[in-house]
Amino acid sequence: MNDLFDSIAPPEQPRETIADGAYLLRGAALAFERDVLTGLDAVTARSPFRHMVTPGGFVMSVAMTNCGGAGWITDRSGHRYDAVDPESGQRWPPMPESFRGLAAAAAGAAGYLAFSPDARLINRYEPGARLSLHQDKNERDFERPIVSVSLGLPATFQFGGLRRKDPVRKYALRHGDVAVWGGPARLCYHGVAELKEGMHPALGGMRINLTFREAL
Ligand code: MD6
Ligand code: FE
Repeated sequence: MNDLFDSIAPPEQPRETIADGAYLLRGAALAFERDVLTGLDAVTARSPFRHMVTPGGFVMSVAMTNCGGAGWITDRSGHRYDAVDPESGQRWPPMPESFRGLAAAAAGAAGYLAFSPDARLINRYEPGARLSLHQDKNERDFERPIVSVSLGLPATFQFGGLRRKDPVRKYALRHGDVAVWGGPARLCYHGVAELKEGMHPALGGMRINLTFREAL
């Protein structure tokens, strides 16, 4: 049965399984590239990238901003979601329409239906920036997926298990790749290795990561 359908259906976009519930969709953002980059400029014009401070007092090497209703922030008092950008005192800029389409398409391709993110964190990595191993635990429902879009310079994504000491595997994330994590993989430890120098035709010397979540 499956063989029959496989032979009739057009080739699906390649979906690499990296754990039960976690997938890499290679190039899945490329069809949205132009509109997403335009949307990104609109967001950062109003809420520029900034280096936030961790509860432990460290300045993050990754610069961040947000759009839409719930922005992820960290400062000396902890991490949380907030509707207001603490730098501008205004609400985060609206989410560009192109982001919504990309996030829903990618979640659906990974088997997570009706994905409707209210949190869209945008990360900017410059050479030397890294994100140490962590779990994403500020959201309400640990079954619902996270959709993570890579743009610009390639990065090494580190993906471990549910315990910090579990072995970590590495995956190259390139311009246009989308990672989707949910269900049993939702609380896996993950991080991004130090970004290497380089020049990307569309984004120059940086990597941008868009991370979509149902947070509230
Ligand atoms: C990044 N991503 O790719 C950082 N979190 O720049 C994350 O921390 C992340 O890619 C949860 C799920 C997917 C991710
Ligand atoms: Fe994360």
